[in-house]
Amino acid sequence: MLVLLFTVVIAGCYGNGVEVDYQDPDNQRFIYDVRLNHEHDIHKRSPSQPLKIHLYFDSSINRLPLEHQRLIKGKVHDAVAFWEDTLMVYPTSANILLNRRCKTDTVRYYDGVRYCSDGCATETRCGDIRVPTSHLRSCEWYDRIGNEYYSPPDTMPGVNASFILYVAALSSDKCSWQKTVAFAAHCQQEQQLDRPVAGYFSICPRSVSTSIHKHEELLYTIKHEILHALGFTAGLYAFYRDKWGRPLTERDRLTGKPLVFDRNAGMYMWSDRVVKQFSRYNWKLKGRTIEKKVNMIITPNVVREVRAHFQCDTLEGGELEDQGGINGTAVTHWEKRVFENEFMTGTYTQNPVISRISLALMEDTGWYSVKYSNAKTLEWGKNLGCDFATKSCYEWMETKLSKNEDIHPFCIEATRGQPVTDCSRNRKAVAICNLSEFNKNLPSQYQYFSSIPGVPYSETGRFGGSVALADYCPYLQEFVWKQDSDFIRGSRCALVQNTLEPSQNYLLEKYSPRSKCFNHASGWALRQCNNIFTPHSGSGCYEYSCSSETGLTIYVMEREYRCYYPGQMLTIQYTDHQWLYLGNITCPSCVEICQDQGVQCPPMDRSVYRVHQEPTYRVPCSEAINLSAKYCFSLSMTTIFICLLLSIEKFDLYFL
Ligand SMILES: *[C@@H]1O[C@H](CO)[C@@H](O)[C@H](O)[C@H]1NC(C)=O
Ligand SMILES: *[C@@H]1O[C@H](CO)[C@@H](O)[C@H](O)[C@H]1NC(C)=O
Ligand SMILES: CC(=O)N[C@H]1CO[C@H](CO)[C@@H](O)[C@@H]1O
Ligand SMILES: [Zn+2]
Repeated sequence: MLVLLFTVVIAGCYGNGVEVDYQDPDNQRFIYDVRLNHEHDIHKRSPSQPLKIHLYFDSSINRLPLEHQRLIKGKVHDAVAFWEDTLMVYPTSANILLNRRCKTDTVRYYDGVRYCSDGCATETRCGDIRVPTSHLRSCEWYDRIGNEYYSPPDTMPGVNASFILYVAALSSDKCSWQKTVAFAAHCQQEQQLDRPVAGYFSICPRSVSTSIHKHEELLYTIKHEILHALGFTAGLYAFYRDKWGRPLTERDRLTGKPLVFDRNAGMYMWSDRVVKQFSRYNWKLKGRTIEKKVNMIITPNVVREVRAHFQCDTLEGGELEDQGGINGTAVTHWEKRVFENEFMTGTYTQNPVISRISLALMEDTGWYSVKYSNAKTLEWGKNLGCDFATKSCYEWMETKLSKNEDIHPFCIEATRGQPVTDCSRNRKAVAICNLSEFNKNLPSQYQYFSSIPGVPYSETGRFGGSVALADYCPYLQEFVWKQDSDFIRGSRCALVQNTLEPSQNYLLEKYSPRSKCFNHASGWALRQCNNIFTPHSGSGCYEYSCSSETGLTIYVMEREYRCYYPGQMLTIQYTDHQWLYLGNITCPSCVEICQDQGVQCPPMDRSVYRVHQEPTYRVPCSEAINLSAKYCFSLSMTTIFICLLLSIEKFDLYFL
């Protein structure tokens, strides 16, 4: 019976009779050497077969509320469809059968086939998820006593795909750590090129929100996590290959694994042909200069893309995150200060963009070819040059300020009390400078301010941008309004769902695809009887139009306000019979707003400017004051999502 069922392997396809023992350094968290039937001689081919991801939903998903299940499954399918359309792999002709976990950590190779030295474990997991037997190869094992190799024929169908993604909703202890929302990793790699062929994605059950304002965040979180499992992770850097399939990190001649395993980090160490450390000797801080070490991805496609993005021909590579710990955030993400809203930075902040730079990294794994047309433009840092990409934000801001230039993308408006909003640089959203006050001094290498209006010198060390991973550099962020911990609206102008109730629309805003963010010239006020209410202000979303005859026109409550020159102040008066609204908007230049729509702006001539005659309204005085809303103000940012709140509890309501 035994002999019939178990065939003894005599020779493999690249057999030379070599027998090697391999001691798994990591308790088989990763399982190697999955045999794929690659079409012959992959080195002569290119990754030309669209990536096909097989989804397997763990039973933990079915324990979520139905609405959450539907949402997550829908977004996982969308994210998978995106990567299937974007990445291609070397063609394979047979189904994937994953390797089994071994009973002990000793694996023996014979003719390149992996045998468990003491038999196979009863179950195999990918992360915490149990792999169904139908995905597994039969147990290939080595009998030490009888010195025999057993390789029973496979009875399971396996999976017709190039990657298996196990999806779960497990509340593991990772979920409580830094309010993580989701996590992912690869778990098995194939034998010929080490490409990951299986991985998992797990969402923390408590972090699921069905609020429509969180849908984009959820989708990008899933896309982000899947990319970790497909290759963008420090644990796989040591396995990257050049475009000819040659390892970029030296391998052990016998086991084929990278030479050095770092037990503290729990991963194989990469060579400096993948990630290289550079010194920034003149890293300027408030009152001193230090040496800062940066780790950079220096593979060819990444280098080409970052140089083109920043317009810096000497940039060494793509800078990696240095905060957050090596098996969490550091090294496995792009540096937040340099790449802010690129979706492979370590926290979600706003408006995620999948840029050519992350796709270039996938190409540089040696496992994929990529469809660059699926990338979107990253505006952060674009064309800002070597100074932006290689110097501290302190030096960037200081240099710009001394030349009286715009310090974007950073900002220095600190708010104590009522926040003043601004517009994001592309005017697509209302934004706020995230410079905030911490309850103690920041680490000295992140202290940038020696004077802040209204703040005594001894307290300036407590001020910094709210995003730690961005080195506490302050910058403008989109944000989310909250009411009683529910997300009620975002700040992006084009989204109709951000529209306010008329009774709460203190700034007479309109959210629509025809809207952009415009700055206010000064504070707004609402008057009723003897009361004045001053809402937070600074900027708002308003509809506008462009024409080559009349230039830029802004609309407030359907009324037209024409901009004759940049800097002109539009005076707004409006009444809804409960309140008299008094406000103002500053005109940007017509060219800034209208040129990219192909509109030739008329010359701006102050002499043609006529004062817009506003109707005169009486201050209404009838009903009781009705200020219903109590908003919280939150910028959404996380390791994957932490929401810090600033409540605007104190409506400034004055009685005359
Ligand atoms: C896998 O599926 C594709 C179609 O999606 C089919 O052409 C191919 O023959 C299948 N491969 C195997 C090994 O069944
Ligand atoms: C890294 O992960 C290992 C095990 O996975 C854990 O024991 C260790 O504490 C982690 N180290 C850090 C710095 O997070
Ligand atoms: C994460 C976050 O919300 N951070 C801060 C950003 O900046 C404002 C002030 O402008 C703070 O109040 C926020 O707390
Ligand atoms: Zn990540």
